[in-house]
Order: sequence, then C-alpha cells, then structure tokens
Amino acid sequence: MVPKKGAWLKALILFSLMICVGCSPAYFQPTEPGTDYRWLIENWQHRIEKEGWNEALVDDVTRSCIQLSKYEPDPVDDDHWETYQEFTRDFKGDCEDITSFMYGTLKRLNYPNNLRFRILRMPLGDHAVLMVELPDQRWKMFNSVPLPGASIDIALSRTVVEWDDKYIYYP
Ligand SMILES: [Ca+2]
Ligand SMILES: [Ca+2]
Repeated sequence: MVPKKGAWLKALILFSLMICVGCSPAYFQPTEPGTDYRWLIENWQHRIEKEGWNEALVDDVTRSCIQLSKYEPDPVDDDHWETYQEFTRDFKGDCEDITSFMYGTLKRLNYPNNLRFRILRMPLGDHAVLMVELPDQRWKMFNSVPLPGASIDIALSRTVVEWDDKYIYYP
C-alpha cells in the first residue's frame, strides 16, 4: 500500500519535530547506565568468546547502547561532538554522540569488521548514523535515534560523507 502524500509529510514533520525538541527514544534511561554498561560489556565479551560475532550480537550491542543513552540536543550554536570517553561519563547526547558511543563500544569489543560514521542529509537537517560491515560482509545501517517515522526520513535522505578511523569516503 502506498500511503497518501499527506501521511508521508505528516510523519516526516513529526519525526523532525521530535528531533528538534529533543524528544528521546530513551524515555527511561536506566538510573545507573555506567553500571549497566560495564555488566553488558562483560556479558558481550563472554558471548564473543563462546559464539563469535554474528548479526544478532551486533544488533544487541547497538540496541543496548541506544537504550542506555538519553537523547539531549546540543545548545543552539554549539554543535559539540563528544568522544566515546566523554559520552560514557553521563550517557547523554544527540545523534552524533550516540553514534560515536555505538562505534566506540564495538571497537572496545574488538569488532573485527569495518565500521563507519555516516552523515545523512535529510529534508530538514543532517543526521549521524552508524554503518556496520556484518560478519557476512553486508553493510547494515544503525540509526542512533530510531524514532517512529525514521525510516521515511532516511528514505528521503542522501549520504553526505562517511569515515572510519583511517579514511574519509565521499559518495
Ligand atoms: Ca549535534
Ligand atoms: Ca553533540
């Protein structure tokens, strides 16, 4: 079924508004994200030792990172990009910071395949997402702020640039 043009626009505006007002996918950030995070890291390390990497584990790591995070927009005119270390002090930030947290967590777990930071140009602004080369070599996108309607916004977006810790890639 193809939704009416109005429905697409409504979803798009809703999503963009939620981003702008800092409405978080993490309404219920755990009270002690640092403690939970340390427990998760240990748990994942055991799983990696036992079963190795697979798509389900990558999904679990990225989803858990988002659940530990609280979306907080940058102040106007101060677009601060947090490092992994900065983010893990309070687990709060916006799309680029959460992307950096997911990226840093996979690196910390010695994820063996490629990871890239991707910037998308969306109709109403830019957005950061994580690209992961899965164990079977397919690339999968992980949205740092998975809100309702996000897939529509992403479908209307284009990639501006990507990078990893070695290179910058232009489409
Ligand atoms: Ca920002
Ligand atoms: Ca930020």
